[in-house]
Amino acid sequence: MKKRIFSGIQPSGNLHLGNYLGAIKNWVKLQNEYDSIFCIVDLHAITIPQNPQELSQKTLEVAKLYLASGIDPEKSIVFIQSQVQEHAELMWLLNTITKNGDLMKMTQFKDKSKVIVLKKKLRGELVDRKVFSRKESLEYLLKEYLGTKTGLFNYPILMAADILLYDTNLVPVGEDQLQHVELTRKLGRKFNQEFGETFTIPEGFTQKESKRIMGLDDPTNKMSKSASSDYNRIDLLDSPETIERKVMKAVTDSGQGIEYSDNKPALKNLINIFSLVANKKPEEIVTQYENQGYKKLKEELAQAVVDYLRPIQEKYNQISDEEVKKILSDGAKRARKIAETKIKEVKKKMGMIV
Ligand code: AQP
Repeated sequence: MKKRIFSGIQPSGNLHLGNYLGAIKNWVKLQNEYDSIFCIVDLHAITIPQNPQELSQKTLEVAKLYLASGIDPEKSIVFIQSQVQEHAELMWLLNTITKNGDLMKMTQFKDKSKVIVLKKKLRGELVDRKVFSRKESLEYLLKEYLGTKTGLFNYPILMAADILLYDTNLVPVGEDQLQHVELTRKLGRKFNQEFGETFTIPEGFTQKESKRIMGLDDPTNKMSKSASSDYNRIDLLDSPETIERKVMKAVTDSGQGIEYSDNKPALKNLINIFSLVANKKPEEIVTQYENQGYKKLKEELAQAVVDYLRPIQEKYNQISDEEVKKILSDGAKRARKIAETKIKEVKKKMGMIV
């Protein structure tokens, strides 16, 4: 029997080059070797407030982008998370074996709930506007913390449910999601110990070169759908003019020399992207532009990205809403078949009458 992969993306904004290079590109390759399941994780997306109309539209957009990128519904199951109720059901069951302390450690939660910023304030490190006294800081931290939604806190349990439900062997994701895969492994092992062998314990999978594409406006943070500035990312559906504008505006490091080094994180990120879209080694890019300066490198990088995304955009424009809805509905049926069997096994083991 083939081993299985599962992965998903939230329809929480415009898909960008980081999502493509860090995740989708690997899925397209892996679907030839693995029994593959790819999900549009709308239940995860609503852990951050979403406009309902936009959420529906983005859900179809993400599905079309999967197909346009080369996910083949003949080979892979493609579906919407909320159309298979067993995801939410298993999440509830896993809730009962998850420790709050483990969820507290999750970097994504700390980032999105702004706990990191608050902790810095607590240490008096954020001195630009106001240095908070220890008492003030604690009160502020507590207030902000109590206002954070439970969905955001429980996000990783839902992700564990997604993965464990299908006896997944491999989870191809970007580096930021590896910590969640670790927690999934922990919960799977815990359940197996307490209730008997039930779940396959999955492995995370990243590709070294593309596991973390950084923001164009801030090379210390990853490119992200929810970044406040559009100049943070290149969206997969950006026009050539927009791509050019974003690349030309990308921050660069001081000095004019073209080098691939941690001392020049902004340039390193641009060279990384260039090497991935042009299928060249970073050293080749350095040699090619060494004596030509940033401007030339950026102009040609922009063109390389435009050429790279063109076939995906052309294919995307040919897929109708009806076509993608049909594929998603078939996908949900196929996913449900697997999920129903698994959830029955889980409930039975926990003592429920099924
Ligand atoms: N910058 C990135 N570099 C490499 N991989 C990335 N991924 C995300 N950003 C990068 C990978 O893309 C997949 C989809 O991620 P997600 O939608 O589940 O949420 P995320 O990881 O939080 O990605 P975003 O784009 O930053 O979305 P928002 O802003 O909505 O949270 C995952 O495999 C992820 O690792």
